[in-house]
Amino acid sequence: MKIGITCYPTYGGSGVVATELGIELAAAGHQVHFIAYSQPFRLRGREQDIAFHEVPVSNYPLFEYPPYDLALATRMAEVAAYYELDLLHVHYAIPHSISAYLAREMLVRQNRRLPFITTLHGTDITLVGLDHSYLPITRFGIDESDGVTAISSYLKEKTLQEFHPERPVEVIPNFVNCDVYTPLPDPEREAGRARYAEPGEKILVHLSNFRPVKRTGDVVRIFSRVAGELPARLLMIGDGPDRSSAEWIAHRKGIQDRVHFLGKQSSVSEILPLADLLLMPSELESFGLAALEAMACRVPSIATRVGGVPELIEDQINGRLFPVGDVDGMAGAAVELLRDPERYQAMAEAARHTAQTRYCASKIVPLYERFYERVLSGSAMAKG
Ligand code: GMT
Repeated sequence: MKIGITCYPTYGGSGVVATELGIELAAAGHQVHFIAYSQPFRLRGREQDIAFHEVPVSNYPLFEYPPYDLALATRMAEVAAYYELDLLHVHYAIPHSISAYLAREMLVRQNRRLPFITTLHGTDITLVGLDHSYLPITRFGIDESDGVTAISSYLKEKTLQEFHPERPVEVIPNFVNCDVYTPLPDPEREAGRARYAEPGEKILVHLSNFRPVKRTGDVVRIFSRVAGELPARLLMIGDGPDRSSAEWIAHRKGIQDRVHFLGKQSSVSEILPLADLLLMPSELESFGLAALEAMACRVPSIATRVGGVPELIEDQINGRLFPVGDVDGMAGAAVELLRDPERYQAMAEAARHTAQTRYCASKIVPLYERFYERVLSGSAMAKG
């Protein structure tokens, strides 16, 4: 198939999923074309056989807000016509589904068919879509899509409850390439850990876009309590609006030398396996991709029982779950686990097992391929 993919190319879970999907689809022999305002960050160095088409956005003085959605629709229609795309797959409803709708309608005039699929990732429904000004257009984008998927059962239910869409929503969960995200052999792991920690120190990690929903302040507070009990370091991967307040909390607590802010990293698969635990105390996660990537590397998570997270993490089996804001509970659980090697090993093994048996790319990507075929054949996608 010839597939166009649009996503937010900068840092964020939906862009990561879209990029990893494009890489897997290309490896399976499909022709993949990314259409976005910049090259998706995880594509760098892995772009073999994948085309990238930048969306140029002109900025005339008249435009206080450059019309990216229109520039994107134009580029989608051009790329679809020049490369004879079979379909478009857009990640994150707003504005991508609306641009895809415009591109599809533009192509009708050239007697070309360009069905599009929208994958909902979370904040497009839970935050953006429920902002009153965006709600009607998000619903329109969903209903006009030729196929709609959501990355967890939680998100599907939330979409049905809040939007009452006419279009059926199919759950295709997020995935991880278990060969890329994999535990490191001991000597390599020890050498990697030595870059951040002294021998005998535990390593905790957090990976996000540092938006308020991630509660990065809680990450530092949890770590501060853990570091009070045992020798440990915290790796903070990513960047975003709450980074400076997280840094401030680390300084205020006097643990700044133990907290390493690594900024945005394009190869997190090289860092995650160095850690002992991942902290994900988010206010909300429709899925929690960072936890899945860590689990594939045999790193269990201490997380919050929110959104789609309990579909991925089973408390006491492959990780730990707590109410939002329960800093003491999460810190206590981390210390308990790190002091109990037998229990820790069992949980780390269970985490990897969950990733391998339920969320491996080899299991999930074929679900997308079958979904594409169904959309192309026009079956099973009828509006309700
Ligand atoms: O979490 C974010 O702020 C980014 C957002 C995105 O769309 O880029 O993430 C959402 O999609 C990820 C990939 O499907 C999910 O793993 C995250 O749970 C989801 N975030 C939220 O629901 C807050």
